[in-house]
Amino acid sequence: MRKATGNLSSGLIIGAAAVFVTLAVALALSGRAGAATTTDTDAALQQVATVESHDTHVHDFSIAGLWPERALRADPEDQIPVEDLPVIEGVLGYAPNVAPAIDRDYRAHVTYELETTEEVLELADGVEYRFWTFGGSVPGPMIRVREGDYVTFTLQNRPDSMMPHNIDLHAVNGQGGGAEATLISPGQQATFAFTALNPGVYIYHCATAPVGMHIANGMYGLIVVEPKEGFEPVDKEFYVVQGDFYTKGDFGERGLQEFDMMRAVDEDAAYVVFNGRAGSMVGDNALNVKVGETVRMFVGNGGPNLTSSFHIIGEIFDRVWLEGGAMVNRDVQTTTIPAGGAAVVEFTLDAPGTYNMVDHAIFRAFNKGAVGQLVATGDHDHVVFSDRIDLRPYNPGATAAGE
Ligand SMILES: [Cu+2]
Repeated sequence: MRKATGNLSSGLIIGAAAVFVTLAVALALSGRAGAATTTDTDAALQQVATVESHDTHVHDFSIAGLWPERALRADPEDQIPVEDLPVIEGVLGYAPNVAPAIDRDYRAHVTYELETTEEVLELADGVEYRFWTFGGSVPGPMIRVREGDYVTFTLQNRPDSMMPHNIDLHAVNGQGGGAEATLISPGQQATFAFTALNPGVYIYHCATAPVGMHIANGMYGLIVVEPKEGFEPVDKEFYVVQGDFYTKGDFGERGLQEFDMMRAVDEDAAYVVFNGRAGSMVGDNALNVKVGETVRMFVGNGGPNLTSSFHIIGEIFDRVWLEGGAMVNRDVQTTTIPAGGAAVVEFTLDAPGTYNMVDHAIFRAFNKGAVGQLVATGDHDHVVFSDRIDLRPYNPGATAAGE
């Protein structure tokens, strides 16, 4: 069985150490002492920073102290043998649709099958590209499990494929994230299993050499590991993954475009797109919401090269789950999503209109395809946003001459 603290990654330990040092410095500077006792993570951190001197408890800067609600996999349900778990067939979600939210409060043995394909699809209007895919789509379909689930994963490589493929799921604690276990030639399938130890939102991708080429051809998607307590319900959820593409022809050059390895090495993307295609969520394909609805967007970045400056023009993210992890930021304009990373953004559109979501490295949006649209319908609150109130000529030179 897993030990209470046996599965902490070095990154988490380093992160905890950084938090410890930061808090220790803050407390030393303020000359105060106290303890965070709240059960809310954000509140705990804020309380430590502004702690009152009347509390004389010793600080608990351990992981359990900072994340007191996390049982660190010592829950009774985590001790149930795998053979006694109910077996559930996993459901996939094809972008921009999510896989269905987890509606159970118990651990399960979830099975997933995913097929790799190589097929010509549209990269932009009139532009075709031979994509390599998971599940016949770019991004690959969303996988969704619950923290603690035992997942049996089968990867299938179509017999008509030319290339071997595999999968590295960033949600996996184990060598290669499953890459070695799932490496398969055309006409083979391979199965491995893992326990979803860490809740969060994770990229998965093909990790077959040359890895960059497999990713650049579209082999990535998201696996969501919902925390045991689940996500708060929202009105709408969407699934968006950014990726950069490297074609011999420049942006918009029509016809079947070939992959350009040197361009990829130089990180000179011809296309930067959401959900595998310029215009995948524009016009008739825009995402539709109502004013006032709560929206959660799982946003990944397959890369292979470029970091996303993810932004919705005219909207502020109420909450961002930084890097798809446990830390929540609030009131965010633009969030960084690294290649091979993800974030969860939550927001409510407060005024009707068409909102462009972009990579705010803005030439990518206007010249390389990194733009999608949300259309919000509903009532205007003119105090929140007035629209144009006045328009008239402005000519300061004429005014000065007339005086
Ligand atoms: Cu591959």
